[in-house]
Amino acid sequence: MSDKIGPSNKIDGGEAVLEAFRHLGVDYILSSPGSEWAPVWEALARQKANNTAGPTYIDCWHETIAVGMAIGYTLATGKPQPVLLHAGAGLLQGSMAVHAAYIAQLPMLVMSGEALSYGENPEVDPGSQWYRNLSVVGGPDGLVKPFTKWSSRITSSHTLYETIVRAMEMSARIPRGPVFLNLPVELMLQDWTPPEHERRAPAPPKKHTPPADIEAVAKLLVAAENPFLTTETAGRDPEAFTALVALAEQLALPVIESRGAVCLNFPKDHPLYQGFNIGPFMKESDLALVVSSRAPWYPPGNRPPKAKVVAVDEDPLRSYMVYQNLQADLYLEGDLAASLRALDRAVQALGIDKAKVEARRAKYAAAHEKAAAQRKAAETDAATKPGIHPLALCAALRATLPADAIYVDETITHSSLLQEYMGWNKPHSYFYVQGGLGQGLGVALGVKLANKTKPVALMIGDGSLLYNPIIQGLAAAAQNKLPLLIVVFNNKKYASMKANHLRYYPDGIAVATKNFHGVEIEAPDFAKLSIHFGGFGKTVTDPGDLAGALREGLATVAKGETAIINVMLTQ
Ligand SMILES: Cc1ncc(C[n+]2csc(CCOP(=O)(O)OP(=O)(O)O)c2C)c(N)n1
Ligand SMILES: [Mg+2]
Repeated sequence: MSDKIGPSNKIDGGEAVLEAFRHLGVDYILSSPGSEWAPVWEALARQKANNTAGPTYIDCWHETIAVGMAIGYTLATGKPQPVLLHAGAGLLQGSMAVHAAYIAQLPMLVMSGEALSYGENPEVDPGSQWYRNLSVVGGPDGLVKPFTKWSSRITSSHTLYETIVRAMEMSARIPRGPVFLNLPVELMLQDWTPPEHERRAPAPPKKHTPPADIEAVAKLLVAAENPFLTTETAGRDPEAFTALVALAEQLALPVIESRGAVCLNFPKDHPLYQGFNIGPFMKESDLALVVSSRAPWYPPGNRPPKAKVVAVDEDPLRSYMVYQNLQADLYLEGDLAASLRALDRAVQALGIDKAKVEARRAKYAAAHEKAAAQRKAAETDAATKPGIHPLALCAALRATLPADAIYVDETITHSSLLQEYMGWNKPHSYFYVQGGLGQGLGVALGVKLANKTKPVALMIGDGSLLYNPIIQGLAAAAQNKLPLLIVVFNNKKYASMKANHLRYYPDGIAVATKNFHGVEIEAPDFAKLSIHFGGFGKTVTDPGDLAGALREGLATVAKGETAIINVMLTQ
């Protein structure tokens, strides 16, 4: 705890907030300012003056950047961070990203204030803004209830510290998710007595799947003739990624990623990796191992007809989903890496039919090679087309960016190409931005905050970029020395909107009269945005210039500045 110094240094609720963060071991406080946070700013000034170890505070000019940075940092490290927003207004501004954290099942503590006394207490004046503008009937905690794991309020200075600690501990429990606390400014202004016993919050305990359940599924795996494994988010945890590879290898299980994959789940160059098309596996399979997947197939009821479906997950029935139809016949519910390792051991103990498994391995290795040859042919074909085809951009990225680069993806129609063609192999090398558009910059900055020595590339659609707080994101990059390589996949349109229009009205009047709405984008030159913050910007229209522009961008990032490579694509 910070020692007392200076004239106005009573220990108050602001110190309690910071002390809780210190005891929780958080690295950063992400914030977009609001007047209720003056007590925390006082405590931060005291922390600095007294040279006390504690979290670093990062001010953002927009709530989506603050929450997005917390998302990116937690995706990359697994460690939840607190986010301080302003009253109901700032919370509403940041709430799209809070919802995104909820559906991504990411732990996070979001807080914003509310007043209690509205100027009627002669001893404390919270400021007239709370009376006139800021109050929300029912409190800001009501605003985010539907998309937080737990949303509540702090009721006294006596319960302030423990409520924060408990809230953060709760957010990190399965199912993980953001929690919200409404913290009235008056409580932070009151004196606070630190707890007598200083407690460092321990990591949440892992819950394990019962051994009998593991044993039963191991028997099914050994006996199966045509098993397959599908996953969507196993790679979130690098330990689960490694365990998944080992299990797949032992049994020669073909691995198919879900179309909704949001991270890298399996090495793309592995012979057992079978891409994204689950179709060929559905009809004849006798066992489907659905590993950390909210939606393994679509339409949801379209289960593999002859297969037993085993869901392996920490939280298979994702309560954040309005509808789900996993069709599971069995569940292995517990820490994912531990379940996969236990399955691997149980299979080993039972013993496998070597001839059967090796035949399977050869079959899927051949299929893997065939798919690789098809991708190569598609790339060669794309290179002969005029202009820059998206596959030419994938090839240039692959050839130019170093092996340790991390990719954050806020593209839409190009995302499936990136996931198929980039050839990523290491866990945590790829993160897809979940939820509404506009978070890519914040998430990429958070990933960079956690990986300062590695290049972080934000791949982003032209339409998606326009949903971001662009100036505020570029400023956060410059001010916090978090340079990004921003690659704009610019097709001058919301291509996905047109695709959806065509799905509903393939022979409609919009097609006949070539009159589409919600499709064309006449954006300013994105490359010029960099002039405000230094760095480098280039618009590329010629495929021959791509590699050079990306290299120049990387050199700029290595110097500590952000580069924007605006790539004009043919589709
Ligand atoms: C906040 C928010 N508003 C609107 C949408 C609807 N939406 C989904 S994709 C998309 C277009 C994205 O355009 P772009 O990034 O250029 O990708 P493209 O469709 O061209 O591949 C829109 C508007 C959304 N997902 N989130
Ligand atoms: Mg576009």
